[in-house]
Amino acid sequence: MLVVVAFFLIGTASAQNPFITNQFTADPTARVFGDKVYVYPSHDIPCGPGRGRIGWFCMEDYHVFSSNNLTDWTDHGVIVTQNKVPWVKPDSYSMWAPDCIYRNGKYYFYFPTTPKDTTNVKGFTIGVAVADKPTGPFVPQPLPIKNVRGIDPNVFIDKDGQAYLYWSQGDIFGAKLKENMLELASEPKTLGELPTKGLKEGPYVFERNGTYYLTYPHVANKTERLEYATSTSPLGPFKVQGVIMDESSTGCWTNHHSLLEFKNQWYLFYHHNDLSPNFDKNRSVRIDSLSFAPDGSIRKVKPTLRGVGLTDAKQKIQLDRYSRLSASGASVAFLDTANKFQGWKTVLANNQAWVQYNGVAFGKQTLKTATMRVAAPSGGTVQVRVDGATGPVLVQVVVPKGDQWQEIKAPLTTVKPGTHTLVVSAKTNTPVEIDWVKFE
Ligand code: FUB
Repeated sequence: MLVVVAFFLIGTASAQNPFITNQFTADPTARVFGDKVYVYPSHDIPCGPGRGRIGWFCMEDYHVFSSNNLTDWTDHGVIVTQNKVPWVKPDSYSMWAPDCIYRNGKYYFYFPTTPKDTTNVKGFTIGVAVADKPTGPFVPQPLPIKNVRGIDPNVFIDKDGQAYLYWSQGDIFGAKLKENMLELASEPKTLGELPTKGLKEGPYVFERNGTYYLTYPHVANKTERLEYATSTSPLGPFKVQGVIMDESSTGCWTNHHSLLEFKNQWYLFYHHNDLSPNFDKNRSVRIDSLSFAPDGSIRKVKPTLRGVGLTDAKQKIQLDRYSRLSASGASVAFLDTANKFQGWKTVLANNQAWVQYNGVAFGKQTLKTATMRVAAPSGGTVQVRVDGATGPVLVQVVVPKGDQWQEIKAPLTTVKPGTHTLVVSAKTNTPVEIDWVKFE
């Protein structure tokens, strides 16, 4: 048991996208509770015999993750599971996109799934589990919320203290919640002039400077893109304003998101199928920065692999989560195609290839050595420059030929304290594969 607890407490993931890499995660709702960010995602697992429906989503439980810097994440383990909620069909594997909110000393976790009893409800309904802490233990309510059919619950509490529940069922619906956060206080209603063509789901509502924003994934073309609408009231009518994130160029059909302000910066949490490129029902959560124009409109977010935050120079820097890649010769591949959770490597195929990685924090200490995990079947040389392709050379790593991964140490020239951009390039015309680099 001690081993299990220790795993959850130290089970951190990295600063880049996706930011959880030891399991599949989707539909991230991020919340600030106290001085930390908590992410409540869905948890995709592979289907199998007797486990879910082949080719479809398979989701049996929820984990919660926390971070105080958005770069180091702790997995607090399972908080709600399908066979421990009295009203849930225990083999439905349909624990879809959740939300969690704080009110009057309690944390309310909302989750959509399939009930055992389908006399009154066909398909999904929404339940609540309540805890004293953001990481649980969460105690599920004995029955789902009355008068709600659908998926993707989202809760918003307005400045006057009125709470609202939003969800989707073809269209997007909203209703007031009672003070107890467990029952509706008004009839469900649709929210205004949202697009009538193409699926809309995954509502996320927030207020900023007196404007209510309803953000939602919408299939305007082939797959989901993130759009938003605004209103002067939490239940609308909302008017469509624009696109927050375009549909993915690599065809992940769903995208599901939340927006969060943390330490004066706004972020978009969303998902993509990074760890499962051939099956888009096994997804992974990502974060990128988001900003508002002076008129309150949301600027479009371009998805990145680099993600957010600084990377400590002393950590293993995964160059494959790059900021920029040369137009030719550089690529990213899985380290082990049989176990994609091992992550990626950067392949520099020739001496035109380079990879740029922004935001490496060298701090104030003097670092003297680089260690690079590399493989070069014919041998090769790699150079690391700081602050651009023509910046000073920080280190040159000579890789002896060999098929195995090698950890090679090399001395650094001096590097000024502070944050730097690394540009790593191949100096020989032979392929070199890089797993990571770190500085000591
Ligand atoms: O994760 C299952 C479903 O896919 C979610 O509930 C939707 O929002 C979509 O992301």
